Amino acid sequence: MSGTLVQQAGSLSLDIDADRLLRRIADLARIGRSEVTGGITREGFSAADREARAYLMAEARAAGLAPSIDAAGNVIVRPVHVSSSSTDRQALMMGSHLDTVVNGGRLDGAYGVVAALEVLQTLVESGTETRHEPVAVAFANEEGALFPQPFWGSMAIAGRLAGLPREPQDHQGRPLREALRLAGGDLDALGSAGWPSGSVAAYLELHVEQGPVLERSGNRIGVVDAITGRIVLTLEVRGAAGHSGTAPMEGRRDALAAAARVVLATENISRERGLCRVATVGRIDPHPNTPNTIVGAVRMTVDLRDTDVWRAATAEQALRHALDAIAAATGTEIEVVAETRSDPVSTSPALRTAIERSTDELGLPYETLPSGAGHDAQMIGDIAPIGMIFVPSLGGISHVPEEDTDPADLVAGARVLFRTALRTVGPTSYPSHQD
Ligand code: HGY
Ligand code: MN
Ligand code: MN
Repeated sequence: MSGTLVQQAGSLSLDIDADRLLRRIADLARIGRSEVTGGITREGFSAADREARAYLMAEARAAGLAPSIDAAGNVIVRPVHVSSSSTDRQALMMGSHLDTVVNGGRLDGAYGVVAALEVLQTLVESGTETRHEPVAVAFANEEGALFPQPFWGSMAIAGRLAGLPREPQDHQGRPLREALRLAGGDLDALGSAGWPSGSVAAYLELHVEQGPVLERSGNRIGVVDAITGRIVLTLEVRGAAGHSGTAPMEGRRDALAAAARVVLATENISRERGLCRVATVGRIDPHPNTPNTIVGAVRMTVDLRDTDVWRAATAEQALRHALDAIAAATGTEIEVVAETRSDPVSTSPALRTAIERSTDELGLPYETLPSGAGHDAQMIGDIAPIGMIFVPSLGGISHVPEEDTDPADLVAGARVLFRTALRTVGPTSYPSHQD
């Protein structure tokens, strides 16, 4: 076929299988779902997360594709089995994550993984040869709900996991080593999960917006221009446990009372002082957490975000100063035991143009917007140009059971991903029945 890729893609009768896409989203939504709240709980490397990954691998095999698991626990689906992490062709990587927050939604992450598999399967089934190798990835532990290293899998692929604590632990102090092994990974071989620089031609991620912008504007597609920076600190607050009835108030070293001050100081940094866009304590684990014992230790997380790396750094410094003052005032020790930094990243202008053209072809109204949520894309941005596509979130909510998107928008987003992939990988030949 002659003509540029754009015309070919525009005239393509080739299309994803919408029913298959929606079926797989529904199948995954049953894994880790609470009958009480309807929320999905598939913390990274949990049994439910492993079940979701097993489902994805089974669907990939049934489609004649070649799934594998790397040392970091990422599920990598390729057109055919290859022994190394990179064939001689550059890859067009597409994906997202299957793990969720606690009691979260059915679309955050899972939607992008299912759409990536759908695009890969459609390309392979139709016999469309592409210049780059299309690869679908389910990144491990993007949320960091159980093990505090969010973006774990994408950091490993981007070669950013060096310098980790020797034995990473979950928020309860349980070792990652065994949980990772059960998920098919290998803590001692993490380096092998890295993809060589230049081996990924482009990375595309389709995701629900998780905010209100598209729903308010009525646009169906979001073309992401920037992804927020994020600093996640895991703190240990150490005081002294004691009898809540006999220990005088004077001289107590109550770790939960100190942690409460940390919560308010965190909120104050953004709400009153405006040092960063948002600041949140989302997890707090007191120990021993029993009604008549003064809490001796607390493990908690602080999440600071801004699209400006300097503002985020200033906010972090202000928080660290507040921690020192709180420790002194309460007689506790406050230690940062784990930290994850993801700088704000911009997406590739060329990939934004490819997304816009693909969206135009489908007659869908779109707008460009930043992402307030963090995504694996910002880690893969270390080794490849990235593009992100959003679809509207009903009510602008996410990380809750009510997270939802109109099925027509889910299909539309996957069609935009498919056409953008075609534009990006450039089919070298279309199957004869397309002539
Ligand atoms: O927290 C986030 O921004 C994303 O959902 N991991
Ligand atoms: Mn999320
Ligand atoms: Mn996500």
